[in-house]
Amino acid sequence: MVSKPPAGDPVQDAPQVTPPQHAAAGLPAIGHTLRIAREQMGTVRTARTLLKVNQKDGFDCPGCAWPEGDKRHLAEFCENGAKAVAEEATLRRVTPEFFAAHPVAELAERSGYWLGQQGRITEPVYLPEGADRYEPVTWERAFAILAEELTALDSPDEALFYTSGRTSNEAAFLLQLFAREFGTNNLPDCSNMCHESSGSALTETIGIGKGSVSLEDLHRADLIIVAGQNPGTNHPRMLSALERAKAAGARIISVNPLPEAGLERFKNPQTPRGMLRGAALTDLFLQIRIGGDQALFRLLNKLVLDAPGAVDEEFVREHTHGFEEFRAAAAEADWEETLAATGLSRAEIERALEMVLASERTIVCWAMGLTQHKHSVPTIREVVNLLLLRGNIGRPGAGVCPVRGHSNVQGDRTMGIFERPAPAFLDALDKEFGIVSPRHHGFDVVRSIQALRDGEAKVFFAMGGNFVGATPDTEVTEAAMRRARLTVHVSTKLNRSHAVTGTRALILPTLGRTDKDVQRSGRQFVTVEDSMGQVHASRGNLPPASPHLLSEPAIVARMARAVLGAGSATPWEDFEADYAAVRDRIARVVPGFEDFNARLAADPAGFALPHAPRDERRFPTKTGKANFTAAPVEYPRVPKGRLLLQTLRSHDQYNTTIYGLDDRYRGIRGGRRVVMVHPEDAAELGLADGSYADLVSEWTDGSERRAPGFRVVHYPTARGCAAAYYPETNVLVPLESTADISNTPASKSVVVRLEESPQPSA
Ligand SMILES: Nc1nc2c(c(=O)[nH]1)N[C@H]1C(S)=C(S)[C@@H](COP(=O)(O)OP(=O)(O)OC[C@H]3O[C@@H](n4cnc5c(=O)[nH]c(N)nc54)[C@H](O)[C@@H]3O)O[C@H]1N2
Ligand SMILES: Nc1nc2c(c(=O)[nH]1)N[C@H]1C(S)=C(S)[C@@H](COP(=O)(O)OP(=O)(O)OC[C@H]3O[C@@H](n4cnc5c(=O)[nH]c(N)nc54)[C@H](O)[C@@H]3O)O[C@H]1N2
Ligand SMILES: [Mo]
Repeated sequence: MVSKPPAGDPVQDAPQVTPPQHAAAGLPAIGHTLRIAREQMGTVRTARTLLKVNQKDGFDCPGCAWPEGDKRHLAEFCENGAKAVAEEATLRRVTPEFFAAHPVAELAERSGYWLGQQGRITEPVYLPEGADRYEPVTWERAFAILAEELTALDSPDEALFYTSGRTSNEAAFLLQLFAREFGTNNLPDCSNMCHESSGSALTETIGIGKGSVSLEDLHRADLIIVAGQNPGTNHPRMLSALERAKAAGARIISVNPLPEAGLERFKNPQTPRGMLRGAALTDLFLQIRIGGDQALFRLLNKLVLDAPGAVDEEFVREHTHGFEEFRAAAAEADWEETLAATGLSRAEIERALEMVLASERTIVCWAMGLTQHKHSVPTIREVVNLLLLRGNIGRPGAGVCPVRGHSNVQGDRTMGIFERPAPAFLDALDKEFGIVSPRHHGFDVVRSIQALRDGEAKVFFAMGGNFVGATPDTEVTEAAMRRARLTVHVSTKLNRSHAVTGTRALILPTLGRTDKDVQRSGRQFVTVEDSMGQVHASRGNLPPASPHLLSEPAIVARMARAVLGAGSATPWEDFEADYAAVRDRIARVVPGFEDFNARLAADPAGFALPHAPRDERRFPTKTGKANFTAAPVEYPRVPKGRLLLQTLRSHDQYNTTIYGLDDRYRGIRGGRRVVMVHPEDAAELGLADGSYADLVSEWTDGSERRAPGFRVVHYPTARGCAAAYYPETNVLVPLESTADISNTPASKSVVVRLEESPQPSA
């Protein structure tokens, strides 16, 4: 039985709290998955869909970017992947009648959860100037409106083309080609809020902004450090890899302010034994203070330098640059300061050092816990320093492993979705298409919001995602978006960004990963790149959610024809008709994709992109070597009576898509407005468990931002720290609070005070 979407809203947010769990997955996960899947899809469709996830002839899971192993299980998915699939393959529908019944002002009052639960959008709709609700529009008219606004701009740089990381390689390649042919590099993307700090740090130090390990490497490592990542919820299939590594003798250190259930113990749902007993994963848990990682890694580096014979001298001599300067900086590392910055004990750090020294093959994995701080780029560089010292890059079983978020966020960047493209990339593009790409840099996400706010940008186009829901400083961002002349969203489902519009707005509904895509030349597939640089095909198998949907490549191709007209020599119609024609061009423009179509035909499981440091210990940096770096150590200083808040994901959400109101592993159910605080900090602040508080963020310019009515949960987080869910807390993150160099919003370090408030009435 498919259940109806929730009728009332606001959904009552009444959190129930029980102690956090110490193991992830297992039987409860399977029950939970099947319940959510059946509610959205019914029983037959559930079976038909879930069996095709991540199979060689099926579609790529629209969840995370974790790679698929070579031996695929019949059901190669995880609980949260299944939820992502159910969310897209749902039988619920948002029709023109829905838009006629719900004015935009009403949609703006609804929660993101309610909006998402309404189902798949079935037809293009248009909000004319001054109208109070969206009305049906033909595709022809929609593209004519886009052309009207884009061609009326004073400069192409007044347009913004945002991408969220579910977009296929083919659609991404076409979108960046269109933007550049139109004349702008304004290609902000979700990566700007995500792993941009990793890309910045890695490009400078090893010469390529991507991770250097394969799944096979993880299985062979001696030591895996998982820092600032919650794989039990966000990359559940990674737990199988950690389990396998452990079985082969690896040790695991987890560095996190929170004890995350998945890292403690994993009950593998793919094996009968695992389901019942599970495996302990973490050997050493370093419960670090938020933002203390650079200090931790700097001290570890000093201790490695001091340990006799610990440095891989030959590697350092042959392959690196900047060692002496780095050694001098590391010598300054100070125990007392490190203990203050990290909140760890001397014994814990000494234990970590022993494990580092005992390991010949070390991998460091990380995600948003390292990338969303003011000093994220130097923090990740410090991680690289540790690996370089012991020769742990370009050797089997060792390397850097930034674990990506969206399933094709890495591929979109490879395809040229980047506001600061390399000149060599633009040269190749120009040569292939006979165009002249602009060479000046475009706007990233934060800069795009500022441009809208200041009237420098007037048209906003989004290929997926939920821009106003995912970005910081919600009030500032929403006011900025309302200043646009035209806002356009290519979407599968409703979200907040459809309710916060420019003067005119369009919603262009599109096929998702699970939908069958048939074009003039026949059935199509698309390609994606996973977190480890493996490219493979994805082929949807469900009848599309409505006959009126266009695919993402078709939407870009038709937009390009409407906007560029006869002035464009690019064969947009051919690209829409046959995606193989797009891949032939990718093969000629993007290094590593030579013979793209032929290689996919030979093996649908795909191929690995070249990675010079991993494959040949070659480092294409400015110095031609791997670079040691020596930035000053930074960590957040929090005034008395204040806490450092991180904004993170619950178990029942995918970014701004809310699947449900539970965070099972953390013992929180039935509500999302919770703030997790250490019991002793709470006692000092006079906040009982179960009391309510407003979160008030304090920014350096004296401004304050408020998120009202959070239930206080006494929780074993690191001292001085707090945690609450995104996107409810985005309103607290100042637009100007970003990481140095990468400009990523510092969503994991927000200084807040908690003001006791009455329990909100339901
Ligand atoms: N089911 C599901 N899967 C997802 C997503 C989803 O929302 N739902 N989102 C996808 C996306 S786009 C991304 S980017 C990834 C995100 O994957 P994660 O990065 O795992 O996501 P977060 O929930 O932001 O968790 C951040 C983790 O870092 C820790 N942390 C916070 N601050 C610090 C710090 O200063 N130091 C250290 N060492 N740790 C810290 C937090 O306690 C938490 O465990 O997941 C992807 N996969
Ligand atoms: N405070 C705070 N803010 C954060 C973060 C944080 O940790 N804390 N994390 C940041 C991170 S890591 C990221 S990646 C961003 C995420 O930012 P986004 O990628 O912009 O946000 P999502 O919530 O993933 O986008 C969901 C929407 O995508 C659309 N969609 C889904 N599938 C498809 C598809 O196949 N095609 C198209 N065209 N549309 C589709 C649906 O309409 C859905 O509502 O948020 C960032 N914001
Ligand atoms: Mo992300």
